[in-house]
Amino acid sequence: MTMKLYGDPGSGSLRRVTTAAKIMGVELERVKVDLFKGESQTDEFKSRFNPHGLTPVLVDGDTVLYEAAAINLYLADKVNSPLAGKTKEERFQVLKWMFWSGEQWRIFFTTVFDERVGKTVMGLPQDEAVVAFAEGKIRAAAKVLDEHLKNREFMVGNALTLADIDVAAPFSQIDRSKPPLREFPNLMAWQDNLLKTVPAWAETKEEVDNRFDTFLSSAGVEL
Ligand SMILES: N[C@@H](CCC(=O)N[C@@H](CS)C(=O)NCC(=O)O)C(=O)O
Repeated sequence: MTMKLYGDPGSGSLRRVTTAAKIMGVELERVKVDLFKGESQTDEFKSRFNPHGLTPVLVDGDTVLYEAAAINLYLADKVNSPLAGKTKEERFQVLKWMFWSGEQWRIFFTTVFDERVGKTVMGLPQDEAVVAFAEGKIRAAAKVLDEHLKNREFMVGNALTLADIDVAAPFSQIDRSKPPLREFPNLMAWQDNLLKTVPAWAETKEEVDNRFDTFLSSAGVEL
C-alpha cells in the first residue's frame, strides 16, 4: 500500500519531506490539508493524525508519524538512503544538524513568519519586540552557519543530506517573511547552489511559491 503524506503545498515543513522523497525515489500519495482553511486544527485531524494540529503527517499502514525530521529519517531508513549520511560519523553529524535546526534555527523563522505573514493575512498588527527577539536569534545562529559553510557545498560531507534539507527549510519563505538571511554571503551561496544542483529542491520551491502567490492574490494581501 502506498504511504500517504498529509500537508499543504505551501508548507516549508511539507517541502522537507517532498524533497527528500523525490530524491530517494519514494512514492507517496499526497493528501492536501488546507492550512489556510484551518483543516489541521479540527478535532478529527488532531485525534487521527497529530494532537498539535500540525503537518506534515505520514501514514504507512498502522504507523502514523508527525515531525518532518522523523518522517525523513523513517523514509531514509526504509530505503537505506545515503541522505541520512554514508558513514556512522556522517550519520551523527547529520543528526546533530537536524536536532540543532529544530531547536536553534527553524523555530525563530516560524515566529517571524507568524508575525509578518500570518498576522498580515489576519489583519492584525505585528509585535515588533517579538520580531526583534527572533531576528536576533536568527542572526546569532546564521553567523555560525555562515562560518561553517565557508568553502563547503553541503552541511555534512561532500553530498546532500537531510541536514541540508532541514537547515535550508527557512529559505522556503524568505521572500514573504523576509528574515535577515541575505546578510550572510556563504549561507546565500550554499542556498543558491542547492537550488541549481538539486532539481527536487528547485521543484518544491516552485510548488510552495505558487501556492502562496495564488492564496495571497485571491485574499488581496500584499506583504
Ligand atoms: N516541527 C514541525 C513543524 C510543523 C509545522 O509547523 N507545520 C505547519 C506548516 S509549515 C502547520 O502545519 N501549521 C498548521 C497550523 O498552525 O494550523 C515539523 O517539523 O514537522
